[in-house]
Amino acid sequence: MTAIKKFDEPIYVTRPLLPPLEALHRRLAEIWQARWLTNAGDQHEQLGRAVRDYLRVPEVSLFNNGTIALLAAVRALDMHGEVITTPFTFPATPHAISWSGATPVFCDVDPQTLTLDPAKVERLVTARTSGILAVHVYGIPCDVAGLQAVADRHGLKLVYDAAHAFGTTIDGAGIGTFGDASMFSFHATKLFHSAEGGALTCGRAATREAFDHLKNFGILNQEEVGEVGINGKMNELQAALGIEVLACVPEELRCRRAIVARYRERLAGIAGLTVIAEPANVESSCQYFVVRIDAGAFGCSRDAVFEQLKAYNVLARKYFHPLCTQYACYRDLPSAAPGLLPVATAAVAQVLCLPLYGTLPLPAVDAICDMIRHIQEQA
Ligand code: T4K
Repeated sequence: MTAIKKFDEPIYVTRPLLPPLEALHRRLAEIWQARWLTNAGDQHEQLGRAVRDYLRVPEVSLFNNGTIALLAAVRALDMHGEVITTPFTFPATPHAISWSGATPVFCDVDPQTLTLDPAKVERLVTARTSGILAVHVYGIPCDVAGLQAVADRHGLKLVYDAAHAFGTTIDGAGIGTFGDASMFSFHATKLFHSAEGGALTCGRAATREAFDHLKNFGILNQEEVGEVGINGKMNELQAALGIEVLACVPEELRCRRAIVARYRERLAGIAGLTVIAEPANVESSCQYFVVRIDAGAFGCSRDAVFEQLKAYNVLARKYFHPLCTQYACYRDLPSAAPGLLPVATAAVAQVLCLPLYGTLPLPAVDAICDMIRHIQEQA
């Protein structure tokens, strides 16, 4: 074993993809020329078409961020009363339900995919349930057929939080084609981003029009406001950045795939460490590289690995620890009791997202893997 040397600079869990500055300058010049800064300008329309094609979805509505997009989906699809969701996610998911006046009902996840378990979802359906808000966590697809069957049997709306799943396909079908709608986040930390931004995708033009109205205050025309909307519009600067970032995504993906392959090769055979991966029929978004550390078999806990990597200047993240059910605002809900969520509770103590972004050099990946082996040896 070679001596372990700490990185001189922090290695973050991710870094944003930055397009060539000159390309962005050219787009900014177009915006200056048009003097059109927001409200469905030309850059916005171009990005909308490009995202629709990339995601292989029929309809796209762009938003100023993913959280507002999710709120708009919950509102437009009239999800009220109780909405069944996962505790193994970012706070934005249950918050979108709560902000709409509905109650999140937390459901346990599948031990392999860490996404909602359809059989457990079905057991939580009551007369008050109006929908399911499922998350393709880390870009790993939910059991879309199983969830759709539950939704159909009980007449529920089905919305996906696909914040991590930009470009993911299942048997070639865009992940945004499932359910009634899907939300994508274009935050700076995502594979594809517009600094802040997001989108809703859906199959029906009428649903997309409902999203478009809601994100523009509910305005129908200069004389009429049809409903209580919000300002969820993506502006021209965000859209211009997004267009140039999207052009760089194929190369970013190529680099990320090489990094993922290297991690897999170098971490293979470590007792107590498993890599979370998509099934063979799924094209990955390469959003996160996630390992699970079984403390007993590995020799020390995930938290110990996290702390020791931090001492080496590797800033891995424990996404999504703690579970949303452990937040002060949700922990008193009946569905938040840890005893009802054994799979999620066990998994959240094991997961660790290692650095993954296109400009991460392969020798740095090797060094991180050496660190993990060293941590185990010292344990
Ligand atoms: N649903 C799910 C399942 C989500 O994961 C998210 C967002 C949403 C909904 C909501 O979508 P948005 O409304 O955000 O569009 C980050 C992101 O802020 C958040 O968008 C994302 N999920 C979440 C998983 O990650 P933090 O609090 O971990 O971000 P932060 O600031 O600690 O950044 C992480 C690392 O990224 C930093 O250590 C360094 C690097 N970084 C970050 C930024 C912002 C950079 O290198 N440059 C940057 O500009 O939440």
